[in-house]
Amino acid sequence: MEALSKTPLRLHATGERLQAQGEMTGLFTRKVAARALFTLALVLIGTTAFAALAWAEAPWRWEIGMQPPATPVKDELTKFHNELLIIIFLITLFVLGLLLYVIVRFRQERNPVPTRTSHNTLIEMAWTIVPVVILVIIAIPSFKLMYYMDRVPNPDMTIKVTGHQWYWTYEYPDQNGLSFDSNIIPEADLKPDQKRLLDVDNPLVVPVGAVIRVYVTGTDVIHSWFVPPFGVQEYAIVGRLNESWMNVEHPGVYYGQCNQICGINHAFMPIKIEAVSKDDFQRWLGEAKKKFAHKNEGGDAVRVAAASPATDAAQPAPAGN
Ligand SMILES: [Cu+2]
Repeated sequence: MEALSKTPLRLHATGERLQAQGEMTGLFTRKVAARALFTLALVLIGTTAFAALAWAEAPWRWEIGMQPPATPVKDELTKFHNELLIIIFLITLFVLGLLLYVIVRFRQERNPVPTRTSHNTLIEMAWTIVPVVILVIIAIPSFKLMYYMDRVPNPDMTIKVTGHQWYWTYEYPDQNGLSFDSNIIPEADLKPDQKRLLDVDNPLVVPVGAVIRVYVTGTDVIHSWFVPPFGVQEYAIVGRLNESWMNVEHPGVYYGQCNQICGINHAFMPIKIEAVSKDDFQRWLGEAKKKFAHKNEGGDAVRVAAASPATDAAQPAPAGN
């Protein structure tokens, strides 16, 4: 890939030498070849990126850009991100062009006596108004998207996420308060198919194709429930109930992490979500209600007391991190 992407540049340079010698035919063919190679390189990069998109639901090595979207919100976020990239690219190109023009046109050799002009009303107005217009153009889709993310459209179910130092508690208020803790699997206990720093003992399980309202809160310090493929990032703040939503479009396993520095084990409270079909979800609900039944008897105090020892045991040792 690297060799390919360098080739067009080398050919292009050769092309310019030829042009200087006036060999227009050679230049033409070389330029065409360079362009073809360049296109091929782009296609290869694109295909590789797309292939990477197709399988990855977690961060992957040499990742560039965003994780593939799994919800309509993330879809919109990715589109908006790409639109911004085009705008940024054009602005950068324009500024680069201006710089090059100034460097060449007004170099000492060519412009030995510089003008003493210090004001130009028209240009000054333009460089104030044009950026404002660009910002407004960006603001319109940005606000639209913000409100789209903010308003939960007719939720089918609710999930409550509570951040603790340093694990998450997931609650299904519609399911008689089904609730459980989700702790990281320490590195020493990882099975071969489990991801380091991302896998947990009890993942959050959600049905696909359902609008899920997510409440996020905390019990000690500020955490943040961040799931990149869903475009969900919500602060977990003590005494506050923040709201977000997701509608997972295809089954799979998705990962996220706390992304608000919350203490020594901040890096060890990952988020794992399994999105399953509605039937599988019902099946899982039945099992989960039995599995976590002991926690759901009594009030919160009993639940917290019951959860604490297990939680402490599952914490990775902070030493060496
Ligand atoms: Cu944290």
